[in-house]
This record gives sequence, C-alpha cells and structure tokens, in this order.
Amino acid sequence: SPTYDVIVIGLGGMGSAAAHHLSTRGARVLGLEKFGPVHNRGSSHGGSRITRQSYFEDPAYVPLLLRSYELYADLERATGREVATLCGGVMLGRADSRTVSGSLLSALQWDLPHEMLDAREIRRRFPTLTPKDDEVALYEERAGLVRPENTVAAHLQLATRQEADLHFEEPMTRWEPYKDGVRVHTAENTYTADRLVICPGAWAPDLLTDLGVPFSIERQVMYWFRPSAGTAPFHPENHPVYIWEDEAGVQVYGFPAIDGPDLGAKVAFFRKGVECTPETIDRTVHDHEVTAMAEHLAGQLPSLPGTFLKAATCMYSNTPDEHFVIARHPAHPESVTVAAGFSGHGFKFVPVVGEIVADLALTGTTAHPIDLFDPSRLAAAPA
Ligand code: PYC
Repeated sequence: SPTYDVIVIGLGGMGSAAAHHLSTRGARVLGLEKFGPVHNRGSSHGGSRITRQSYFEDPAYVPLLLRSYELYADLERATGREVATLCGGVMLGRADSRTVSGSLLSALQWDLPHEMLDAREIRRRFPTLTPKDDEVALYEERAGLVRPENTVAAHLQLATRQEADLHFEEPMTRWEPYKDGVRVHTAENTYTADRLVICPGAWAPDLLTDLGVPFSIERQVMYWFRPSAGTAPFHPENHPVYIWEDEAGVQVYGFPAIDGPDLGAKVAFFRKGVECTPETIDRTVHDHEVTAMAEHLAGQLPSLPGTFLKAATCMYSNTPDEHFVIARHPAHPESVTVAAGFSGHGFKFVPVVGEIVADLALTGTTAHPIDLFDPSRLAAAPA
C-alpha cells in the first residue's frame, strides 16, 4: 500500500490549509476528500465569511487572528487569488451586549485599533444602518471578509504545487493504528502513514467517535438580497461587514455587495439554526424563512431586503462552549491530530489552523496559544 508521512482526511477549509502547510515543510502528504475540490456540501462555501480582530468570543483568539491575517496576505501573494477584502467592520448592539462589550474587551486587552461610534455617528457614516438611539458600535478598520472558495482553491493549488497527492471523491471508510502510524482504507485502496490529520467539518460526529466531544451539527441559511435603493450604498468601499445583536441577543451578520448587482448583499443569522446531520439537512430554504429575515432587517437595515435573490444552506459544527477543538487526539497521541468543532466562527482562522495542525502533526507541539482548544475540557465524565 502507498506510504506517506501524513494523511489528511477532509480537504475543506481546515484540511486544505493543513495539506498546504504540511507539504510546505517537506512532508509527503496524501489528502482524501469525500467530494470534489471546493465543494458546497459542508461549511466552506457561500462566497464570504467575516474576518475581524476585536474578538467578542474570547481575547485568547487575538494572537491567532493576527497570524491568520499575515497568512491570508501570503496566500494572496503566492497564488494571485483574492482571498481577503478588508472593508472595515462594525460590531453593533447595546453597549452591554456580548457583541459590543466582548469586542471592546479584546480591543483594549490587545491594543487593537478601533473606534466606538454612537447611534448618530453610525447613521452618519453608514446610512444603510438604522440603529436605535441606545445602540453603539465598535468599528474596526481592519475587519472585513474572506472568501472561502478562493481560500480553499488557493491552499489546494499550493499543496499540489508542493507535490501533495490530493484524491477527491475518495472517502475514508475506516482507519486503524498500524505499526507506529496508521493505516487508512478507502473503497479504492489502503494507505499507510506515520501520522493522520482529521479535519472532519460537519462529519465530526462520525469520524471522531472516540474523542468524547459532543459535537452538534446545525443547519444555517445564507440569504442574498438586492437592496431597494440599488447596490451602490452596499459596495465594499462604502459598506462594512457587521454583526448586530438585538435586545433579545439575536445576532444577524452581513456583508457588502461584493459580487455585483446580480448577486446583491449576503446576510444571515449567526446561529439560530436547527440541529441536523450532513445526510438529513434540509437544503431547501422556505418562504417563511426569507420572510422572517426580511422582517428582522426592517428595524436595522431597512433598505437591504429589497428583492430576494437567492438563499443557500450550510452547516456549523458546534462544541458545547463554541470554542474549537485542535489537538493531538487523546486516545492516539502519537499519531493522530484533530481540528474540529469550529462552531460557526472558524473560517477566518483557516490559514493559522493549517499552520498549527502541521506543527502538531509533525512535532507534537506548537508555539501558538491553543490551550482553549483542548478537547479534555469537554470530554464526558466517566460513568
Ligand atoms: O465568525 O464573524 C464570524 C461570524 C459571523 C457570523 C458567523 N460567523
């Protein structure tokens, strides 16, 4: 059976970045992907993802974000593909909302450039946004969006250039420990390697059964609207990305119109989805869902839901505390590395996760701060 240094399972966002970073370091890499290159069946499609540095989820993410920004710039230089557009971003809500107060905490703790805007200043700078008088925003000039499909394509391109073998439409059927490494089976072949990297995305519940982490997969809907006053006010030169938390704690997030008037501007709820599996997810978007989004936007961006253009579904892979899992596998610490549970906020970290996974797979450790992502924090207590 063909032998490699490292086999990477899953070539979506995280797996493609891992294949790139591993092959850059001279490892002989095999990547196995269930679907084709840059597919839309998982969590790495939909044209845009928010990127930002003032991170309300936890200030511990900030050093990783700073590194990810560098790596996104490297990726753009190395491939000529547009992967990041820093059009600015606003984190909106009441001052005591998690979105605003958590972002401010990160900004202050890490001395990140930011401005606090009151409601009147928000309306003046960004006339599409109509906050209530008691709402404020943290504005970050370096926030913006990253492009998931271009990012995956760029990492696959570089991994291939570095002689990684990437096999598409070839799902792993099972793997087992073998000598000091692993043996991986597919319908076509059996492969051996010193190390295995599992980047399962929404397939985590199937592929990481012995990790002890209760992943839950959540259906998400992305909506594209053509604004009633046309797309000009929503062009990226005029319009930031935004995450807007209302009094009930519901967060909506959205983007400028990046792909011209025919595609309009994308908006979605952050969370609020129903639990699903990759096999059972309802990929139809229903009229009542479009209506609910348009009604939600009426008080915040009233010109956005002009004409509904299209919608698409996607999946989050949630951990109970919504922090990632990136570690050597506790049950197979010598040979297996896992990167999973990105909980709806992972894509902006894709390049740095590739770097961390390469560190862990090849050396067992990383200089990046990843204590927050240790799976033992979530492992079920023994019965
Ligand atoms: O990570 O910024 C983010 C995000 C917003 C909505 C979903 N994820």
